[in-house]
Formats: sequence, C-alpha cells, structure tokens
Amino acid sequence: MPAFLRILALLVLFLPLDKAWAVQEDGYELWLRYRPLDSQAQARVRPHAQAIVFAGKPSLTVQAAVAELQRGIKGLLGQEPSLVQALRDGAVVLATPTSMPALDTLKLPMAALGKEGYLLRRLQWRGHSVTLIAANSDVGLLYGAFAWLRAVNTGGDLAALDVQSIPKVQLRMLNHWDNLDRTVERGYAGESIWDWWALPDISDTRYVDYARANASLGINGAALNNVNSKAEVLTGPWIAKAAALADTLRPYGIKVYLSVRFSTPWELKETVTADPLEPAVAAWWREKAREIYTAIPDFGGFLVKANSEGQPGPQDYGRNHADGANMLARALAPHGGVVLWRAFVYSPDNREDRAKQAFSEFKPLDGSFDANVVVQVKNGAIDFQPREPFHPLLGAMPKTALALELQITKEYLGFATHLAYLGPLFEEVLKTDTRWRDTGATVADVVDGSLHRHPLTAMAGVANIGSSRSWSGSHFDQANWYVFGRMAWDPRASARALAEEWVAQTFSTDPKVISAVADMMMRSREAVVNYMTPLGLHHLMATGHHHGPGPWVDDLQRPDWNPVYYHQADTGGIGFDRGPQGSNAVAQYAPGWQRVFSDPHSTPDEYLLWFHHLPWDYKMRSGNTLWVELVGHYDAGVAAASDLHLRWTHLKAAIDPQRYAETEARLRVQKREAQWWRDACLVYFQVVSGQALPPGTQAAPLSLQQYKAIRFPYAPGRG
Ligand code: BDP
Repeated sequence: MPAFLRILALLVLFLPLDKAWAVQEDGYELWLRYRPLDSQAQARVRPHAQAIVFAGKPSLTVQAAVAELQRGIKGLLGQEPSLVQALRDGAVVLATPTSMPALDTLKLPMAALGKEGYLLRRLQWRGHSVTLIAANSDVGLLYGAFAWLRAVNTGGDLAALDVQSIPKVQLRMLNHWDNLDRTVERGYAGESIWDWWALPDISDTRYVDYARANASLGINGAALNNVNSKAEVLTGPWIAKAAALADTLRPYGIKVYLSVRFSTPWELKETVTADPLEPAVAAWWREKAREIYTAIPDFGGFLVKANSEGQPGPQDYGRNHADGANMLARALAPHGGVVLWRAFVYSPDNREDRAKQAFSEFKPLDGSFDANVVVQVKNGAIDFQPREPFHPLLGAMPKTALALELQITKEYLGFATHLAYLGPLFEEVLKTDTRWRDTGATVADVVDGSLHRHPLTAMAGVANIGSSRSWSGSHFDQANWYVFGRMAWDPRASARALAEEWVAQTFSTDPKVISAVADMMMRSREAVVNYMTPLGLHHLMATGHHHGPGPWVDDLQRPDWNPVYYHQADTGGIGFDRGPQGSNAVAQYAPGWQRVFSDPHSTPDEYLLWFHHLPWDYKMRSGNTLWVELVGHYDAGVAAASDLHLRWTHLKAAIDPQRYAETEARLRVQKREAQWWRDACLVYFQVVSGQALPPGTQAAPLSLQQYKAIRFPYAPGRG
C-alpha cells in the first residue's frame, strides 16, 4: 500500500478514538478540571446548583469562592449559575454570621467551626430549599466552596449533604526549595514557578491557579524560597517581590514565609557579627521584621535551616538552637509571626550516629523555645528515605511545638519519573504510636497538638511544584501535592480514600477506573521501597543527584554522606547496629519501642537493617535467610514495577491519550530503573558478602564496575 494510503488508513483508525476525548488533557488543571458530568449525574446535581447567594459586598476571598463555584458549575453542568443576594430554591448560599446575621436563627454549631472550618448542609431556610455553606470567615467559605465542588465531582449525595470540617493543624505549609536564580533544589518539575526576575511588577496567572489549587486543599502558607537561603532575600527588592506574591495569594488564605539565612545581617555588612545574643543583631532583626510587615502586613514568618549541612547558625557563636530561634521569634512576635526552626541537623565534627544527632541537640532544649517557635522535624531521623522509622523527637518534646516536615518532591523515590504515591508513607508515620502514653499517642496526636495541648501546630511539605505544564513533573506526582494538603487538614485521613478522591477528580469518575488507578497508587511506594532499600536499608543512592543506586559509594568527604556508612555490608553481614551494643539510637525512643527495636527478633522486618547488623544467614520470620529474603524483596520490587506498567496499559481506553502516553512512558522507565536498582545493589552485595544468588534468581547483566561507571552529571534538582 502506498505510504499516503497507509497514513490515511491509520488516521481513520484513530479518528473515532481521539474524538471521544472532547478536551485535550495536559494536566494543567490539576484536580480542578470540572469536566461535564454524564447526563444522569447532571440531572441529580442541577436542582442543587441553580444560583449562588451571597449577601453584602463580597471580599476578594468571597469573590474567589464565587468565581470557583461559577467555574465549577458551568464546567460540570454546562450552565453558569447566577449570583443573587436573596434566598431562592436550589441555591448554594454562602453565609458568615456577618454577611447574613439571620444565620443565627438556624442554630448551627458555628462556634465549633473556628476560624477556618466550614459547614455544608442541605436545609430549608425561610421556605427555600438550599445548600448552605457556612463559616465564620471568608476563607472558611472558600474552603467550603471547594469542598462542595469536590462532593459534586466525586458523586456525593447532595440531597443529604451534611458536612462539618475543621482543620486539625493550624499552619499547613508548602516549603518551596526554590532558589533566587529560579533553579529548584530537588525540583523535578522545571524551573521555579516564581519568576523572580519579572516580579514584583509582572505577575503570572499561574500564581492564581497555584493559589486555587492550594486553597482547594486548605494549604494556608508557603515558604517561598530554599532553606539553603541567601542573604539577598531580605533586601528591599526581594521583599517587594515577596510582597507582590503575598498580594496574589492573600485572597486564597495563603500567607507567605521566607527562608532566612542566619548570618544575613553580617553578610549584608550591616552588623559585625550574627551572634544572636548581641543586642545590635537582635535590633537588626527587629528592624527587618518591621520593614517586612510594612510591605506584607500578614507575613507568616521565617523558616530556618541553621547549623546544618554547612549553613550558618547560633552554634557558630557558641549559642544553641533556642538562643537563635528565640532571637528571631522576638523580632516577629509583635507582628504575630512565627519561626519554623528546622531540627534537620547533623554536624561535620560529630562522630555520633547521624540518626541520633537531632535528638541529642534538641531534646535537652525542650521548654526553652518561645511560644511562637515551632521546631520542624522530618518524618524520619535520616533524610526522607523511601522508608524510615518515625523520628524519635516526635512525641519526645512535650514542652515544644513540633511541626512534621514531609518531602513531597521525590528526591529519594525516583524523581518525577517513578510512580510512588506518598499517601501510604505519610499515613504510616502519622498513624504510628509513639508509645509516649499508655493510651496511645500517635504522630498525628503530636502534630495536631492534642497530645501535649499545644496551641501552635504545623505541618510542612517540601513542594514538588514547578513551571512544568503538569505542575509536578508528572501526572501522578500531582497526587502527592494533593494528599499532603488533605492530610495537613486532617492528619487522620486515609491514604486510600484520598487516592480515590484524587483519581475521581483527575482521571475518571468511573468506579472501576477509580479503583484500578487507586490500586496502582497504593502499591507503588512499597514497590519503590523493595527495589531501592528493602528491610530497613537506607541511603544507598548515588552521589549528588540521588537518582539511581550507589551502595558502593565510600569516597565522600564526610563518613555520614557515604552509603557504606549506612549499610555496613561485608562478609560478616549487613545493617547498622543501633541497638544497645551499637550506637544505641533505640534509647531515644519511648520504652515501649526501645524494647521492640533493641532485639532483631521483635523489630519489624521493614526496619530490621535500620536497627541491626545481622549475619547473612540470619533466620528471618519467613524461614528464609536474610540474604535470600533480601534478594526476594528486590525481585518483588521489580515485579511490582512491571505490574504497575501492565496495569496502566489495561487502562488505555479509559484515560485521555496525552496523559495516558506521558504516564505510560514514565512507567516504562520505572520498570527499567527498578531492574537497574535491583541488579546494581545485588551485584554489589554479592561481591562484598561472597554470597551467591539463590537458585533460580536472575543474574545481573552488568558487572559491578559497569554499574559504578554509570553517571549523570546533569541530573536535575541539585539547585
Ligand atoms: C536533603 C537534600 C538537600 C536539602 C536537605 C535539607 O538532599 O538538598 O538541603 O535535605 O532538608 O535531603 O535541608
């Protein structure tokens, strides 16, 4: 057949398929797509979406809520509802006690909603049947509007609607690790979304869409720049840029924060030292705070990485973390700002097990931080690994406000290429009982302040957002932003339920598709753990960029930057002994966990090599030797990655072509890279242990030397 005829035949073949997808989906709209519902669903929703009622003069926040409802209803039902002032049947009514004092007559539990909560209820009001979105503040109405749209999108029963939702955590923050030159440290989604060069005069509509997406989840704070900060960010021109962003984000309930460098006044040559106890330094920060609040009246505060990985800090002057944090906190306190002081510290001069250092430095300071300081603790004691036991500081500082820091960007879980839904990782840590109380004291109880009755609570996620069209570098990575935000609102939310909710809004409302995609998501993180670092292994990644395996790396300047420091594999065995005979990191946990983690027989398999160095022939619960078990986990990881790809191909007809293809390509790479991780790690462990692969196990195609030679000098995300 001539070439042109073949092309024509192909076109005819694919035409009907393409036609089925009315809209070309590129992921830009995130979970706020508002595609037309099917006719049955439209018929169900229409009676509840006849008009939008708001009495009085709407603030920018209420305007945003109304605009979102209009956009949503128009998209879902095909017709834009009118905006009216008086009650009418089938209307969605937005009401605060101020905008509609008559709300009082309905005797609703308004006080329980607090400042940001909302209530959605279908009711009769003055003879009209309406859907009420009630809140004590305009931002509560905005959250309620998004919640109502989510209910519509996910097939909620609008006729029986009765929801009351209050955020459990006060500061629900994204931490952008965005540099001033627009690169993003550990960013895999293009450049920073902040076009610093063009700011403050030139804005970008993306900022508004960013704000909408965050508000839809309840995220109310954004630290704009990298924790490895620069002094310049506190100079006039940069404060003006931050102020412009604050103006855009404000209507959506989002405050801006800045990451600050502790030595800023000294580096700008405006003081002769940065010693926190030096009055001139404290005065400089007070004046700086005044300058910032003049430009940004609702500025959130400072995020600080001090005396960590080469960053300056109070210890440079013989002071401690509390001295440093409190000095900054006192500058912000008159304006209502807070200091988020990171506990991610480990020192080049300290030979103590790196996993112990944060606890050793911070625990003795419990009770010495000012009321507007939050100590921000990563979920685990090393560094955002695919799996870590919970950080021993969580629950161990009763007199200090603690924030949980999670990493949404997947530095250690395959960048934006691999599918790894982080809901199960977040849920795992939040659900863990710290055992600091007989009746149970989960990490969620620490984070929401209920365990130690802390008034100030916070949860932070290191953002995975960039200038890429899909925002997060891949479609599935949007789910990690989503699940972080929803869990910051409710740390007890279920990862599975949130996955389903996300799929319904992002890909399809077909229950079969929802459950198939959510199944993939729920398996994905464990797959990554298995093909990268099973059984409690950690920090096996290659140098610098952290993509790909590097268990052999032993040449970095600091011992605790080398993977060999963490796995300690040799002919005798593998694993880091953190038990009483080893570094005794177990002693940092509550007694209930100390007992469990001290003995390899009671340590859960998933943390085994985190806490113990064991011989290769150690007998596992399964009856296998440790070596056979380890190989089995690596193989299971590869099989699971392959299965993810296969499952996706079965969904081809159900997913729009562009997002299907973009995802399929990534899953194909993941399958290949899972194999690479498994092969490279097992080849290396074979060489150092002298163990042979169990019979029937596939040998790696390359030699250790060949795996070692694989390099990526230009991998993204190094900032
Ligand atoms: C590590 C990252 C590094 C960050 C550091 C941090 O590799 O880029 O600066 O965490 O959290 O995981 O400060």
